[in-house]
Amino acid sequence: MRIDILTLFPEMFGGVFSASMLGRAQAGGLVEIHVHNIRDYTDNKHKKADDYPFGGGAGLILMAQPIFDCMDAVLAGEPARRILLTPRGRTLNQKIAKELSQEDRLVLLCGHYEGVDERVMNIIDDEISIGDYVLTGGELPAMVLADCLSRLIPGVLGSEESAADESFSDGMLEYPQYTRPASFRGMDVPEVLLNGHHAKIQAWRLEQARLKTALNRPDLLKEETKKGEVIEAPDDAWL
Ligand code: 4G0
Repeated sequence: MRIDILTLFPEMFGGVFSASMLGRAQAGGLVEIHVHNIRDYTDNKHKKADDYPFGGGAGLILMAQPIFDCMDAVLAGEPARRILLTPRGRTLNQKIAKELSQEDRLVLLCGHYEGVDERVMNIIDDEISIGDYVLTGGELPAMVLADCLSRLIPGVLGSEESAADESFSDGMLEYPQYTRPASFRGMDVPEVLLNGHHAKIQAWRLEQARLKTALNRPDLLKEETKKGEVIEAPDDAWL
């Protein structure tokens, strides 16, 4: 997958994309990320990329011209799914991430200030939000989306393994995990995990996943599951 990012703050992306799993995915040649400065495409001598809203109101609006020209240059006539990161988008979840991870090419447009000139919507295919809150720009959401997609791309280290593991807990939150030592500062790893009895470990993990989910995300559980009998994921399970 190739991901192009259009932003007024390209310097924000350096560290995140070289370190971490995204770095490894890129090194492995399975993900290719290119960051572009929208300001390089302004056609005025002051390199101004934003302006006041027609009709009045607070804040600045990202201008259409540099975005259109940046998009044209980056696409170079090739097709791509063009995504605007905005609090007005549909909220990112694992289902949307899996869908987007199938794409060959994405362009992520990072909005800023109070938003972007509405005419930009003519060159946008999809609006994505990472949650119901407002940030100063779409850069962090673009990093979140790129990270989320990269770990789902077939061949990226561990992608098949984690996909298989996610289906185990089946729409519930993850069960508790431990690593060595078996005793740390008086806190002991649950006995069941140490004795190697596979079926008992499975049953314990399922119970723990249900407890954690009931406590933190009761909305993920079916009514029957809350009452404690049926262990089944809802139809719109997110894992
Ligand atoms: C476009 C995304 C971009 C429009 C971007 C703001 C939060 C998210 C921005 C606006 C963002 C998110 C209309 C305020 C930049 N904040 N939740 N800020 N408006 O994904």
